[in-house]
Amino acid sequence: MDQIRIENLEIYGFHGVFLEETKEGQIFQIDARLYVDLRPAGKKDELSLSTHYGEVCHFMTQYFRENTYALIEAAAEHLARAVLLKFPLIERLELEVKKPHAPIGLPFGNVSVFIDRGWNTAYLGIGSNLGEKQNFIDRAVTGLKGNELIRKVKCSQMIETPPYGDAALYDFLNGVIELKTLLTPYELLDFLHQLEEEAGRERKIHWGPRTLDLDLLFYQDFVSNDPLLTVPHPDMENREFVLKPLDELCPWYLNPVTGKTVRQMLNDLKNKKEADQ
Ligand code: A4P
Ligand code: MG
Repeated sequence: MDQIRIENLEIYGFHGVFLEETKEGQIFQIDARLYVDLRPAGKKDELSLSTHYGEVCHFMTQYFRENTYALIEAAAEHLARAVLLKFPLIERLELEVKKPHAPIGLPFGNVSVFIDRGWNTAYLGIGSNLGEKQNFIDRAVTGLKGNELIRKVKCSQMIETPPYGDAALYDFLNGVIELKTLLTPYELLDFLHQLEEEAGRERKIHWGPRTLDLDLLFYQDFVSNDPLLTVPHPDMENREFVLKPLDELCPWYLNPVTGKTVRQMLNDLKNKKEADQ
């Protein structure tokens, strides 16, 4: 993707684990690569269609001076997040924070940390089969939209579906949500659990009736086999109530494990059902 590059932005800061560092301060240098689609601004020659690198430099300088961290790791982490939240056209950010005068007591050229952060696309399955189903779903969507680390929340249509599996007695209202997030997959899962709790979800029976169920279906091309978080969702290929709304939002999205698109998975499931009849 296109980039705006900033090199050796010098900022006097007070980050460090030693007292002299936080009292006296020292020079830091910052390199940043801002991943922005530059074509619209390039075609129209209009600054409002791009990200103003001057504003980014001033913002980083102010942030870096006003906030003090013991570690350059923390300075980089917080600075990256602040920049991504402040400048909406930056999709990804590579950031290097250099500390050329770090108190090491040996001759050295430079020491730095380098991080790569950005907005990641995730798809969630949402379902409810207890009480005011639509209301639980609407509140979850409002909760997602209210988190500053989540944006561009888009919902599929919600569909009534018969229960799949043993314990669920009542019909479900199901759908899929697309979003972009700065949260990691595990942080996102924690937030989904928080929303489920706020909806009064009780985990008494596996696959039992629930006010709100939020499953992480895809997170970019992240793959995990951990029982705490298995992504892509391992049973999605057998669930029409997942694949149908997913197909509405992203028919060509590739399952990073099987290499199949959502449309292919949906067609395979339909064919399998027909063959079984
Ligand atoms: N977990 C692992 N991977 C994930 C993931 N990708 N997303 C872990 C979310 N959670 C994941 O989930 C149990 C544990 O799975 C979590 O603690 C998490 O760490 P849970 O939501 O507490 O329990 P559950 O929902 O009862 O079990 P499970 O296996 O997640 O069931 P599903 O897959 O959610 O299916 N029929 C219709 N028509 N519509 C439905 O929505 N849903 C289910 C439940 C059954 N039948 C249904 C529907
Ligand atoms: Mg679940």
